[in-house]
Amino acid sequence: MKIALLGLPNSGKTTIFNALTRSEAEVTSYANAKAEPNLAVVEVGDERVTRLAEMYRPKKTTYATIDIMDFCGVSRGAAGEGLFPPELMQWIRNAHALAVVLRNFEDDLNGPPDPVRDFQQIHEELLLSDLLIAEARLDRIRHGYKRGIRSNELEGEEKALEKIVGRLNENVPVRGLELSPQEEKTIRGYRFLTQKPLLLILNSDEAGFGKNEGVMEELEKSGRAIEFAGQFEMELARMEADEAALFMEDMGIGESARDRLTRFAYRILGYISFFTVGPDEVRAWNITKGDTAVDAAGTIHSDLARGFIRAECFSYEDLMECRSEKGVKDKGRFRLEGKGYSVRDGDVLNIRFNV
Ligand SMILES: Nc1nc2c(ncn2[C@@H]2O[C@H](COP(=O)(O)OP(=O)(O)OP(=O)(O)O)[C@@H](O)[C@H]2O)c(=O)[nH]1
Ligand SMILES: [Mg+2]
Repeated sequence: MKIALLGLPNSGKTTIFNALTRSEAEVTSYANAKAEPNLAVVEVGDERVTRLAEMYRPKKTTYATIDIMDFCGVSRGAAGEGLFPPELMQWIRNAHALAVVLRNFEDDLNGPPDPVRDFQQIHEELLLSDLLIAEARLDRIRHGYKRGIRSNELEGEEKALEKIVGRLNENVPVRGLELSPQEEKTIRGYRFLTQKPLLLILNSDEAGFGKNEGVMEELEKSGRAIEFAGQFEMELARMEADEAALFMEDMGIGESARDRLTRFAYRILGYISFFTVGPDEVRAWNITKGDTAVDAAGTIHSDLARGFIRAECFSYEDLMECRSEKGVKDKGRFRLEGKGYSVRDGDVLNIRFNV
């Protein structure tokens, strides 16, 4: 799962990136154009993995991960390009979700914060970007008609695109449209930005953190919002754990920025975790709610999906309650599940397969 951090210049994207990833990417107050994003892999904080590792004492413990991309120095409307210069577009289109960072601190260059206005500007850029793509494709389809290139597929695609263009012109993101599975399929390749799940990150200064209910409420009308104190949390990420804990308590921050963002992203993207356990490795994997045992097997390795026989399964809760795998079996909580089993968050799976 890849999340792209977007936002106006100096909104604190890199600061938040550093807080999330404990990286030391350069934080500047000047737009500094660079064609490639900062990339980092962030572990999904999950106490259950820690507990499982305590129980199995594996050689290796692996948390589920999320990839974070930070785009730097995208200047506002540079050379009429809008917020997203073409060389960054391919990265952004490849993201599974977009996180928009909104400045909520005083800044010498841009004055007092107005996160709702800033979001509106980004929202419009995203809509515009999708509109240009949809219209260009429509033009090509119609141009083809004139030259006698016509098919049911093309007509289906034309209909879907017309619907999308109409709604984009009314400020409705693609994600807000009711599309049939067929329409969904014909437009998938365009990876429309407004079709991706959207997370809003209000980046507040230390003094104002936690006192922005009005702004949060306003932002929630457009997407799911979370508040960070970016600069403060970047400093926290550099401290020793016990020192950081004291500061967090002072600020009323319950969990690290990383833990809050990964949990938030999980919830919004409908992700769940299952676990594999053993003496070699305890590991968390992410899949989407509704995925089957075969999907889970395929996440581990395509061979496991191809040769899937069954899944041996029990829940994390049952394991903790019964204190051991043997206890789980004794209590009759150990299950054998088939291909179509819909995996639940916290399942511990062992895939039986044959290739
Ligand atoms: N007071 C305050 N300042 C912040 C906060 N987050 C970032 N800043 C400051 O804002 C400036 C820009 O921060 P960056 O993280 O570089 O912002 P950016 O969005 O990555 O900027 P570009 O990559 O240039 O678009 C820096 O001087 C930061 O120290 C915050 O939460 N509070
Ligand atoms: Mg930056």
